[in-house]
Amino acid sequence: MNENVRETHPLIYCITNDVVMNFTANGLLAVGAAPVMSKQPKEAADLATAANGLLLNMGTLTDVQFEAMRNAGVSANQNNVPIVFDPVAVGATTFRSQSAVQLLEQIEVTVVRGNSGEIASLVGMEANVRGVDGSSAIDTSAIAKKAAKELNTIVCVTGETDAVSDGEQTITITSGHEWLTKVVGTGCLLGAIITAYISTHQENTLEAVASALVDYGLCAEAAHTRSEPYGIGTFQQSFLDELSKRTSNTTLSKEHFVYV
Ligand code: ATP
Ligand code: TZP
Ligand code: MG
Ligand code: MG
Repeated sequence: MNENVRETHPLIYCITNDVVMNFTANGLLAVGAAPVMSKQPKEAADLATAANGLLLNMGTLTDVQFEAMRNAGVSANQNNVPIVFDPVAVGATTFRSQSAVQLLEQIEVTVVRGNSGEIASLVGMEANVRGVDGSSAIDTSAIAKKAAKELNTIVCVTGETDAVSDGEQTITITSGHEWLTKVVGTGCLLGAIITAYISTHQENTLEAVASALVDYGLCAEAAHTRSEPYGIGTFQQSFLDELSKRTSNTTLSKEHFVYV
């Protein structure tokens, strides 16, 4: 799976937040993809046409950026370019909740990715969202399944156990490390890497997302082992190192899938 990304270097157009732009671009390069970041509405349609995948991340959303997302999304839909939508902090403010709903009405996204609080709040389930941190008492697979049915798309919910569902089939993934929550932007980078994986494996998007989650989690585990004596700063660097070294394919990743 990852080999597909390394062999084809998909161009991933990211409209993402100001906090994570550099980390996201480096993470995409590490897995073999080609990142391009822009929030200019006037070039959004052109960039989306040229891209192999589009990431829309609401982290530091402005009105101008919303316009860029809509222009890019419409163009991606017309050109069959897969879209991953990360509704960062949806539920924390009315602006974010309204923006997410509007975007989902106006464009067709391939995958929605968020933490349990964000996705639960997006579909009216019990949720806590405090800034960019979200949680829910409901388990990730139940949230993913309900959200996938309601939004009529594939939904990925991350946390200690990650889950991805198309509403019929649901896969859970337990690879990962708690230190991922101590480095800003790991959720955002994951959305970008999912975009790269699905852009090179369009025949089975559900398994492509699950493979990305498995690989990402295994890289975090290896990075933790190497950096544990030093701390979080070294972990962030080690994590990029692991992303750059990992090679995998769907069959390998599948050993870590659990269909529930
Ligand atoms: P961030 O916390 O950076 O804002 P996010 O909230 O958008 O990100 P998370 O749910 O934290 O997204 O997921 C980011 C990554 O961290 C995922 O790969 C997920 O599997 C992993 N992760 C989150 N919580 C835990 C945990 N308690 N144990 C292990 N891995 C975790
Ligand atoms: N504030 C607005 S966007 C952002 C912060 C801290 C980054 C959030 O990144 P992630 O991956 O959701 O933690
Ligand atoms: Mg988190
Ligand atoms: Mg997030």
